[in-house]
Amino acid sequence: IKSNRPCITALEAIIVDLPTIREHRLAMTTMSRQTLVIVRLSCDDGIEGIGEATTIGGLSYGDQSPESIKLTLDHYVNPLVIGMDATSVNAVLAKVDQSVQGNSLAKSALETALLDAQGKRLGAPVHALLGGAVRNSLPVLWTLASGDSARDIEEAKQLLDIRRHKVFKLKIGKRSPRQDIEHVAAIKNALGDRAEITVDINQAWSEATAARHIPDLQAAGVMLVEQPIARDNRRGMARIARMFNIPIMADEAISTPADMFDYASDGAADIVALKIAKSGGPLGVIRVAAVADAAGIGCYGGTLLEGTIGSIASAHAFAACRRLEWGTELFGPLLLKDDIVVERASVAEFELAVPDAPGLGVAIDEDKLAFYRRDKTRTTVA
Ligand code: MUC
Ligand code: MG
Repeated sequence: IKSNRPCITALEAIIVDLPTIREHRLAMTTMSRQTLVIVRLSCDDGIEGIGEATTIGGLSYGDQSPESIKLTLDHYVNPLVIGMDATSVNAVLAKVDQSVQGNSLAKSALETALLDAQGKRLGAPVHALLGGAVRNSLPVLWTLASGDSARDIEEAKQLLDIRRHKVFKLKIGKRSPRQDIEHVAAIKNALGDRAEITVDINQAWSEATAARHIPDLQAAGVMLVEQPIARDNRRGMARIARMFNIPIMADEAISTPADMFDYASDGAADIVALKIAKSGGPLGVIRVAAVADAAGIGCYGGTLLEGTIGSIASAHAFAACRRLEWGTELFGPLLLKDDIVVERASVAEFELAVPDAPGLGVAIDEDKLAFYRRDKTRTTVA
C-alpha cells in the first residue's frame, strides 16, 4: 500500500562495552562488564528511534549473544525493514516474524526503537502508545551478588539507609546448597524486618535438591524462590509449586504467551518474571502479562541487566501492565559505572520514575557512545 507515511531509512546496531561497579556473581557466570547492543532506527521524517538488546555473560545465560544480535539485525532484519512504513509497529514486527524465527532480543531492540520513534512523532510517551500507564513509578529491588556475605550485608545496609532499595535478591546455586543457605540466612538475619529477601537459583538445582532445600529457604525468611530448576522441566516446576507455600517464580522458562499458557495450564508457577528481551519487546511483554492475569499468576518486572535505554523501555511496559504485584528489578543501570545516555536512570525513595517525555524519554550521549563502542573505527559526526 502506498502512503505518505514516514519510512524507515536505516537501522544500525552498535555493540557497547561498559564496566560494572563491582563483580556480579550468578550461578552461570561472573560479570565484571556488561555488553549492550544499541539500535538506532532512522526515518525519512528526520525522526530517530533508539532501542537496546542486552544479555548476561555472552552465551552463558541465553542462546543469543551480543554479536549474534548484531548479526541478526545487520544481515536479516535490516533488509526486511528498510523502506517500510515506520508508523505501523505491528506491520514491521509481523514482517520480521515471518522471516526471522526466535531472536527475541534483536526483535525487542527493534520494537523499542519503533515505539520510541512513533512516540517522538506523536509527542507521546511510549507508555501512552501501550494504552497508558497504570502507575508512574515502579518499585525496584537490588541484587546482592558480590560473592561475599559480609560485603553484601554492608551494601544492603547502605542502600536501605539512602532509601534506594528495600527488597534484595540473592543469586544462589553456584556454591553448595548448605553454603548458599548459610549465606541467605546470614543476610536475612543481619537485615531483619528492614528488608525482604528473594533468591534466584537460575536453574542450578535438580528437582530433588529443590525439594530438600526450599524448606530451608522458607525457614530463613525468604519471600520467593525464582527459577529453582531447569527451564525445560515444566512438570518438575509444577510439582515444586504444589509442594510449597512459598511463591515460586518462573523466569528463564517463560518467554512467549504460549509458554505462559502452558505454565498456567499446568500450575507450574505462582509468579512470572516478565522481560522485554525474552518476549520481543514492550508489546510482547504485555501479551505475556495478559495470559498471566487471566490465569491469576502474579507479574514481576524482570531484567537482563540492561542499561538505561533497555531499562526505561521495560519501565514503560511494566507501567502499562494492569497488575504488577511483585514489583521490579530494573536496577541494571545502577550496576554500570557509566552509560551512553545524557541522563541515566536513577532510583529514589525505592522507586524508578517512568518518563513522560515523548518516546522513551531517553537521549544518547554521542561522546560516550563514541568512547564505549567496541567498533571504534567509526567516529560520530560533529
Ligand atoms: C535473572 O535471571 O533474573 C536479574 C537480576 C540479576 O542480578 O540478574 C538478572 C537475571
Ligand atoms: Mg532470574
